Amino acid sequence: MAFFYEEPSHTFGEYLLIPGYTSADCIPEHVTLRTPVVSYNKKAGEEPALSMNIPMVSAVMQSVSDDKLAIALAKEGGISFIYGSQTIEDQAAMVARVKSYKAGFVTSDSNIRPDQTLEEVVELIKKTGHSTIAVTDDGSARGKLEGIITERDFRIDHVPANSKVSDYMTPFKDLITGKDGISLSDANDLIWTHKVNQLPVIDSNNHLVSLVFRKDFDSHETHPLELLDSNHRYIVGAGINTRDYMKRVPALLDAGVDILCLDSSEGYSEWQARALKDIHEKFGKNVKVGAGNVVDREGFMFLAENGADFVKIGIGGGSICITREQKGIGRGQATATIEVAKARDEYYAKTGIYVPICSDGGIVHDYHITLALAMGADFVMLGRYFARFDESPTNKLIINGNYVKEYWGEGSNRARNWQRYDLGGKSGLSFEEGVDSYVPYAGRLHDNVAMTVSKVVHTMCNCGALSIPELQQKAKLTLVSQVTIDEGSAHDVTVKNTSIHS
Ligand code: RVP
Repeated sequence: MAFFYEEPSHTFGEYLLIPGYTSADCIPEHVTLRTPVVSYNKKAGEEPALSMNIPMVSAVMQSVSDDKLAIALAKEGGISFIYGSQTIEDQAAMVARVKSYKAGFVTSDSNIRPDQTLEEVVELIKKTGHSTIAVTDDGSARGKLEGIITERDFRIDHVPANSKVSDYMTPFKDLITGKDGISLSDANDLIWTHKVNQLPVIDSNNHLVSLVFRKDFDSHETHPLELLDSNHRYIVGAGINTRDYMKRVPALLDAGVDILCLDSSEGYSEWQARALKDIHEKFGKNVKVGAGNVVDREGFMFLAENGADFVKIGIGGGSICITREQKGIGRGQATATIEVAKARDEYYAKTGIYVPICSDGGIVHDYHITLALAMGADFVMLGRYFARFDESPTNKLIINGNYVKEYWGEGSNRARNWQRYDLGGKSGLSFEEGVDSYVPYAGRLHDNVAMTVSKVVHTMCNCGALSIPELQQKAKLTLVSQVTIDEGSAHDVTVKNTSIHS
């Protein structure tokens, strides 16, 4: 006979936290959000091989996680999982770009030739948003440096027709340059000594290597939580599937990937067990692989026992996801997280191994992150949240007078990522499990993540917790009625400022 859960499942919006005692010591500056990403023998006093400084990862999605977003998120202390629904070569190239990115050193692939026109410079400035363009002999990223042109070198509103870049640029002979291999602080010293805004770095043949900007050095200095490997390169993850992993994994490892995640809408399957076993056997236990998604104890135990390094929770709760509507499978994200967290603790008590869990999808308000952590998640995965930022890979458009960014599901026709949903066999998938959508544009990742983290940290202080494990121990959560939820927003008044708070 079928098994019935008689109680309805719940999602984050149906819960609130009840404050705990806040001591004088419990202030935001004292809170740490450091959290383990991969399993470790906690009982034996081991340290996890990989931890994050903020409990946020970006979704394995075409419209969310490319190399640009990965770099921006690693700067804040989190990890991006670069999407796997692209060729092995393209995905490995994205990973390689993150790993070769030197904080503060920018490789520009939008350069210009000296014989091109100012009109073309203006077009490039508009397209890239960069106000400084390197001029190379062939216009390529690693061409011979001929000069630098910036929007201060001519009047952008009065561009004389057919004017050549070479007549307006600062020519090579007048440029202050750095030699390839220069340290960031030496580059910064040159920038300050010579009162310039940027420093082109060149090799012994005067070919451009990178640019260092004054503002980027400042930004490097203001990222105390950035997540770096032992070689001072940014940490990055990648999504994989259960079909081509024997080819994809070695390519990603060669590119320098730090962590992998089997990306599937439903992970309680023989395919995932096989993939985990094969990858660990062939490439070694040091290759870390998360698995999922599951929504109950059984699913967690299955993946943990089969060697998953972390387990991802969530079916049907993603903002662009219509799996529940299409297939009738899924579970409220809060209930799923609470049950899987209990299973994680049970597994730890039995084996001494702590397998981190990630609550994936359905985060609408910043406080939902705090709720997910309080319910036992070690970190959360977000799609819609990151899709709204400058750094996400999608177009920024104006719709009905508002700036928006595009955001589409991996199960939508647009993504064509059937591997994530296909159960194998010959049938092939013919229906969508996701939609193509717009999300409100929200600016820079750095500003938004800083605000979100600040809210999480303040709430933790309200709960008397200085760390995520302490929050999980101390949190008091209450289910609330719709009336209580309504009472929580401004009510019975006419709000003057109608801007939306998320
Ligand atoms: P959200 O943050 O609510 O936008 O959810 C993102 C999550 O939704 C992803 O991490 C993934 O688990 C899920 N997803 C991605 N595509 C689709 C789909 O097309 N159904 N769902």
